[in-house]
Amino acid sequence: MRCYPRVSAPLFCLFLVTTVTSMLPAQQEVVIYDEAKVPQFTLPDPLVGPNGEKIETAEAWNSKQRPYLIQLFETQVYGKAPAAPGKISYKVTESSDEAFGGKARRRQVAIQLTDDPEGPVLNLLVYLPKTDKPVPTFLMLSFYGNATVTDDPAVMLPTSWLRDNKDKGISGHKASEKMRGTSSGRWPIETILDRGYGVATAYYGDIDPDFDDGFQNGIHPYFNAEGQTKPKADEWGSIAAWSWGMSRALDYLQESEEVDGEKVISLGHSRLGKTALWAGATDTRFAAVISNNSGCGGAALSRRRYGESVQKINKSFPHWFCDNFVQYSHNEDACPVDQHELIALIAPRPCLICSAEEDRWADPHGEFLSGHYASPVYELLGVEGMGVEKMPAINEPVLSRLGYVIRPGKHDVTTLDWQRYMDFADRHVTKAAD
Ligand code: GTR
Repeated sequence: MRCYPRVSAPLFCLFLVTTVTSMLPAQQEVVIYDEAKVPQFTLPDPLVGPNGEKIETAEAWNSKQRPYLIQLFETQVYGKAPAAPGKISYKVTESSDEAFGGKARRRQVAIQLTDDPEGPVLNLLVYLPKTDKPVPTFLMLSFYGNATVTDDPAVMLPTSWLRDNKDKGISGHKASEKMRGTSSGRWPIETILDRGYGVATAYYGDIDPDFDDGFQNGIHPYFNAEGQTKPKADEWGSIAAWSWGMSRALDYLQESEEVDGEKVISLGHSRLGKTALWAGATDTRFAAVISNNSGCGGAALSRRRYGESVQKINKSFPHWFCDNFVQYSHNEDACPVDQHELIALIAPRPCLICSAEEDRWADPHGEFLSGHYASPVYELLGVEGMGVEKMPAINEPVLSRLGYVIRPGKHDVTTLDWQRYMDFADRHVTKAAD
């Protein structure tokens, strides 16, 4: 294992004062849901370089520290994804200017993910309000495919492997007419269009089906080197693949004249919130990033071990991260990075972290703290950080450029959440107040 001086140099670390009662035994299995049981930990300082040097200028951040942290996340957490394909290849497969009773344009676009014409295709669905101007647009992957986000009958059913779900009419891993609109509660598309935003979405399983098959299906095999059968320990897991797929969608959105390619917001919920953060960290073309209930491996600090821990996530979802991440199960302090540095990689672009009160598995407080400890990087880059010292109360959104909001209720995406996303985007992306 490599040695990381930045982690073992306490002089340069941030010390967190927590109400600690005890250190956890190395093999803890219980889920921590009590703040008093959160172990004492030391976070790596995002503004300390590999040799203990202080990062004091935006220039040093951009030229040295940012690439250094990206490389640590790539090799230790998500795995390194391949470069973008040289040429973007896509086909508009369906198009209408009469969606939602004539108020919107609908575009369905098949984006070729590899040079192989038989290879995987990302089927993007785009809704845009009717206007002559290019439209700022939210890009958000879905869990069950485009046909579930709306009951618009013109939307094509997914053809990729789907997780069986009785309520959604999915069995034998295949789509059915019954699935139409079954996730529409999370997608208030007309409200979004009314506020002047577009929505672009695709099914994450078009990129890589979400189950552990040793990376035999999905995008991974297309990038294996000669004789390689699975990604190496520091190469992409599924989250990195989904993020890479979001970048391929952005390739298209930036070519479309109807979309404002400079104002595409990377957004995602839960595992796709982790994905949205990593996409925004690695691809600076995203104008802003919003993570909803992203939790462990997303916005939540791993070292807190509150709710879902690194051990638990690696055990339940061995394909999400790169194999090197397994060494940090029950061993979070050894990881050279923590998730506040993922947020810092989005700086100085706007980033909104959203939590839900009952979503303790995702550790709302840990999600807030990531933003808090990323703030010095925003400030170094000359923009405001979170600007609050303490976690705000329920329903008191902090809509700073590095924002945080916690609402009542469960792990979900609600219309209230969308209102916050749009309030945030109005302030920091479309009206660019700061
Ligand atoms: C849970 C997982 C979380 C979160 C969630 C989801 O089972 O433990 O990390 O990603 O799934 O994506 O819905």
